[in-house]
Amino acid sequence: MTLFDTHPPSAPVVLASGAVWLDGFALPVADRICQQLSAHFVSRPPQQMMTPMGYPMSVKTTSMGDWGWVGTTQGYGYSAIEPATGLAWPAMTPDILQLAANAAAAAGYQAFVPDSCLINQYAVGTKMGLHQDKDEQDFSQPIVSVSLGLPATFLFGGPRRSDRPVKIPLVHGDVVVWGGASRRFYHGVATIRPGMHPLLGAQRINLTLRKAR
Ligand code: MD3
Ligand code: FE
Repeated sequence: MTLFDTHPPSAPVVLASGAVWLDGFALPVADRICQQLSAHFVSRPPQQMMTPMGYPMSVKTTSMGDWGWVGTTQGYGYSAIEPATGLAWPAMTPDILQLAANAAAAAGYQAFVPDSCLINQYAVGTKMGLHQDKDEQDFSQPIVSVSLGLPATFLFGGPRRSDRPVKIPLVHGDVVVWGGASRRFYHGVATIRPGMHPLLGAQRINLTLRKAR
């Protein structure tokens, strides 16, 4: 089942307890943020992180902020240093910080100040398997995600891996705030289908804004 594929929502949609879909919320600042991401990629190109099993992830990632999410064969977690360069991550841009705070507030979470912006770059044919986000310290903090570029089918499960995921069609400019009970739910991204986005070309970029520490 695909929710809302014929009638996209225009007001906040509650997907589950604490999870709020803000259709097109990032559109007013999307052009500027895409420019800022291109500039970031020059010095910090997205990299394939490793799984603990020793396989590279298909999605490429880079980060902004005090903490960047990294995957190595030693495990997953947050690091103040980018493994590939040995350098601290660049600061989040004011536009990205403001968007995250505004989206969280619109979903009912006041004064959200993320310290980590994970930037996931999906080429056509890549995906992210079902998982939980559990590398953060305070699960009472929401997560804000911003979709840019090619559309994606987001897979939103429940508190158990065996819970059958609902498919949510996320497009350029959509923002979802994941708080409350949904913060611990399994989720993933289905294989990105071929396409061409006018601003970003044949890719999807997702920003995941979190309070890591
Ligand atoms: C639902 N990224 O990096 S962001 C990840 O589109 C990740 O790149 C996906 O999952 C992406 O960990 C999804 C949306 C998201 C993030 C965290 C969640 C959804 C979530 C935590 C709990 C429930
Ligand atoms: Fe996740």
